[in-house]
Amino acid sequence: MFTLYDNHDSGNGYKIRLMFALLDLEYRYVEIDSIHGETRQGEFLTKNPNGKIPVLELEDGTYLPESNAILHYLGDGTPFVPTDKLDHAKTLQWMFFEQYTHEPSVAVARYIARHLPPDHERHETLPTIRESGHAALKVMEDHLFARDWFAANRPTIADVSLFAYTHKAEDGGIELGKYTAINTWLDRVRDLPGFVALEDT
Ligand SMILES: N[C@@H](CCC(=O)N[C@@H](CS)C(=O)NCC(=O)O)C(=O)O
Repeated sequence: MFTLYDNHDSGNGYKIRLMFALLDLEYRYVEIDSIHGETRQGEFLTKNPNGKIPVLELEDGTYLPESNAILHYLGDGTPFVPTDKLDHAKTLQWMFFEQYTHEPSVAVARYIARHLPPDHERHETLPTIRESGHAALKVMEDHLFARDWFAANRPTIADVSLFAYTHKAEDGGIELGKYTAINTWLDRVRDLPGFVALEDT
């Protein structure tokens, strides 16, 4: 059985918990206190020298970090990873977008707002980060205007990846109300068979 090292409030971790649910796969869950530095200590660093959850432990004891790599590992061979060459590349395209443009703003705003004390200096960066978050959401909104899913004509791991922090953007003060196409897509993901909410994982 797979073992997932994760933190219950992590959107990166929720991507994997959602994927397990959509694939109807069982796994063992180990809670790591990533908020208070457990990922930066000796034992955990043997699992991921980069000091971050989520990490998936495979049945042979191999450790696989990086949420989007884990999504690809679990989804490969299922309809969530397209075999068509271009659709596959587009899936990767949106997952790189998620990591380089979306997560550093939408997820980081949520982290600062939820986990750092109100007098922490990083609160001063929130207006700029929120602006970048809206820019990322605008790219998604325009893309979804005439499409149901990000990379293909069905849900892929790119949708799972982008859902995780997008649906919690308001936790970081990035309001979603004006993004009609994104809100419709969020509901489309919520309607997938096996869907599970972050709070229920
Ligand atoms: N690129 C990584 C980012 C993972 C990440 O940022 N994990 C955070 C929690 S969401 C973490 O472990 N932070 C603790 C730390 O950096 O010490 C992924 O997608 O898995």
